[in-house]
Amino acid sequence: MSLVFYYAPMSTAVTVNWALEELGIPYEKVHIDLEARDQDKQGYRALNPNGKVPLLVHDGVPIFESVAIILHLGETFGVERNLFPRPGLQRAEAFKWLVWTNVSLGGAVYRFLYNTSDRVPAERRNALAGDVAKTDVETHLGILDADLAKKKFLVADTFSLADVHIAATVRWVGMIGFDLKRWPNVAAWLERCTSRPGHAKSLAA
Ligand SMILES: N[C@@H](CCC(=O)N[C@@H](CS)C(=O)NCC(=O)O)C(=O)O
Repeated sequence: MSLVFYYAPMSTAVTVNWALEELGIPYEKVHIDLEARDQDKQGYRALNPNGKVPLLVHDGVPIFESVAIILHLGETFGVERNLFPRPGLQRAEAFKWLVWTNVSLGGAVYRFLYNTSDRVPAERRNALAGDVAKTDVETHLGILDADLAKKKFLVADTFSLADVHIAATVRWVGMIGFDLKRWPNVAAWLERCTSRPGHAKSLAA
């Protein structure tokens, strides 16, 4: 079995890195230097025509999109390690939160960054759209906070790769300026997730 993980530090790839460390499976790691535009090199584009990280190549099959990778790792290696639900309604709940994170929460976060970040030329930014996006991000954090009010983890009250992906994403939302203390259930859950050895290993790796 061969797993090759293409990543860049401080990118969407951190969710997959953490998942691989939680699973404890052997993998090869390849650094894609985004500043040097390794993502544009022909060999990489042949594997991921989107020119983005993360990418996981499993037995020669390239899989892009972080959620697709997490779902694949979950069903292939996670069930037997008690890190992903079996097929059924609990798995449907994992799907729900994973897709929500990249599409709904993530969509609002990208809109926020696009309209507020110095990295985007000023003429392309729209302050009102930035404010709307900020409120949308806060609304989504409120939805997560309400769900976590009576449970320790997102699915079946058991830590899973759904928590990994969502916690890594929410941690990043905290790093771009949203004060997560405003959502105490989210903050406590994030602490539970990130205090795991798998998270520390993924940061060190
Ligand atoms: N929807 C994709 C987003 C991937 C993505 O945007 N990756 C960024 C890093 S966070 C990237 O590789 N950017 C390089 C570029 O656009 O040139 C996923 O979840 O995997």
